[in-house]
Amino acid sequence: MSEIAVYKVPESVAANTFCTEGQYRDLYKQSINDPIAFWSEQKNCVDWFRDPQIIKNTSFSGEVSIKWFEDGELNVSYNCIDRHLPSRANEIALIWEGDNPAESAKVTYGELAREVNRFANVLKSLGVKKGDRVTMYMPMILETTYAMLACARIGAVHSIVFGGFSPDAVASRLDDCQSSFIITADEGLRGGRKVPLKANVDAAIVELAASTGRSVDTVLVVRRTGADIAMTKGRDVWYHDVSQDVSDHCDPEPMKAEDPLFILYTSGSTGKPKGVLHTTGGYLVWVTMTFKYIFDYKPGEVYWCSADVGWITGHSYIVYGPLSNGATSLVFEGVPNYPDASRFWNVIDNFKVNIFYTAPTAIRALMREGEDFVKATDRSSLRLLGSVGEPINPEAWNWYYTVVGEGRCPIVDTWWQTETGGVLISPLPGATPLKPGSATRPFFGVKPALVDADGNILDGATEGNLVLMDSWPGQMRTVYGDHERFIQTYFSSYKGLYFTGDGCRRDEDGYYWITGRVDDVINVSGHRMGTAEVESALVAHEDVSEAAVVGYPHDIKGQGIFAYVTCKAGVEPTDQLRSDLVKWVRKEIGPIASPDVILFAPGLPKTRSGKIMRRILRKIAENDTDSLGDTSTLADPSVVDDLIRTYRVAT
Ligand code: 6R9
Repeated sequence: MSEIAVYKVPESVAANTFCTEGQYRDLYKQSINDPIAFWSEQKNCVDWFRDPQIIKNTSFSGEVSIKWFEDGELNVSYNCIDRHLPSRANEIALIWEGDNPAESAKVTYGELAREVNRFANVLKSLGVKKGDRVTMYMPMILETTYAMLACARIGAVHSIVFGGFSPDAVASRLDDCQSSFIITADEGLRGGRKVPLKANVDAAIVELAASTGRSVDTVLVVRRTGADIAMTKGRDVWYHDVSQDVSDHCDPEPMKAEDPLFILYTSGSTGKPKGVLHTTGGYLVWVTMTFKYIFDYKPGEVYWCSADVGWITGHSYIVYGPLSNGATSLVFEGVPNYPDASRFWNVIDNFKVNIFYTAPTAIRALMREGEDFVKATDRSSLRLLGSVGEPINPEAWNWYYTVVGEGRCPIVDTWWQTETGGVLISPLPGATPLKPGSATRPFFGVKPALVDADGNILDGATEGNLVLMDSWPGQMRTVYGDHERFIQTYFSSYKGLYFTGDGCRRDEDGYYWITGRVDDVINVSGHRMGTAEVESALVAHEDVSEAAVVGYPHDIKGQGIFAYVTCKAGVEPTDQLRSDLVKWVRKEIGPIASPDVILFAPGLPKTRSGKIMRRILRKIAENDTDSLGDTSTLADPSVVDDLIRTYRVAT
């Protein structure tokens, strides 16, 4: 094996950090040996209306119950806004960069306070109450952040649906959390193209009525593009109309630490997406603290996370983590390659961005465009880079480090999940020597372990399935409305341990190297997709009798979607059908679920008990048919030869 480069902490970084290597070791040790003492102190990174005395009350066994700071009271929007006002009212909270490079805006903490209070009063005036679920289907505009914080202010629970999802996906999420209030915009704008958000909401409401008989009471519409859209009387209202007369003041609702803050749907290996529930106190402590330490954020710096707010990364590290710290957070409406591949770097220059956090898929896509787009820009404001969403291959890491960061900026490769609320494994810039491709070491209070298939905990340098041995404050509390599914999904594989679904290697220095999902979840451009979801969309098509979906290595996306489809008897597998099926999946789930390859298969390899052997399908999709392994347990081994033949003809 080639020698792995290790990048020491630069002295200039170590000299100006919240946490040096020695401090990391001491604090980490305390956080594991005496979590109560550790969190009794660290909880003070947020302001409590009522200071909690009960710090940790968690169990990974039996019924699984996770409570942190349970007798405390606080409000998230108070922490993200009000507490900064005495000192920072005139400092910038949000910078907005539109899809069109000519459009941008800056919002001070004082202005943010006014906008959020007004939005909260609008929600109240439309009947939204504490505990109500508010579905949001929004573009990356400032009002999206206002709406999130407004929900938090009055104790409503937001459920954001990524703007790239289809009406069907909106409908099923509306139904799952029994939400009857939607916030959307007339249209979104991405890469110069319009996204018909309001029209999609209308279609979702029709779909919801058809499939469940349920209706939606209110659709609150923010004007973005000014498109001429249909408004249903008695149900749809324009934000600019209803906000005209509301007051600038709305008291923050005191919330119990374990009151829900938001639901966010994410894909798993089975069934439809799960409503991941995060609560108020532990989540806020976690994102506040991780943001401060991992980005080593200093007052006055400009921070930019290029994620969409429809994903957990946007929730935790565009909105809640940065604003709770009083940071300046940049909200970007556009895409990395519009108008051209210099966009990211131009935005960094225009706003003197100091900390930039993006995904490997974006880095790989820009890397392919060549260095000139980077070199045409200055980037001297940058001092720290971050990566999230999937393993970053060393080639992309090196390009990010040397070309984008000019060898000056440490990279924090942050491993975490929707379920974990915030980062669990990551370097700290002033404390951790870097190895390209490794998420390095656990954050405070995080106790990772590697287990074998039987759940035995493995010691030393080894490889296994990544589990967490104890709770951390940012952990999800349940699957909304289905606690049994929560237990089944995360705590039934290995008794008493939280199973992440990821495989992982630990090296001789105790560094963690995430190797990717070991379950039936695929990671396409950093977006999680359950193979079961794509399969069920495919079999819902009238010409399809059976489908099996696997991931395969893809240069830009990390993983691509490979679908094996068996047609119903009498259906001709044509190119037309293939493109119809791609369109169909886009409609059912959304563009991010479009299969990259559809292979028509006369039969799928199954065990005698009828289980599809995905291991074999993965190998064929990877074009690695020399090591198919044991096929003798198949009901009909000849199916495999047929598949390989079909694959060769097709490619
Ligand atoms: C934050 C987020 C979670 C899955 C996770 C893992 C993969 C995320 C990673 C990473 C290697 C990293 N993942 N960050 N793998 N290195 N730095 O992405 O949440 O959308 O729920 O995805 O993403 O496989 O299990 P989510």
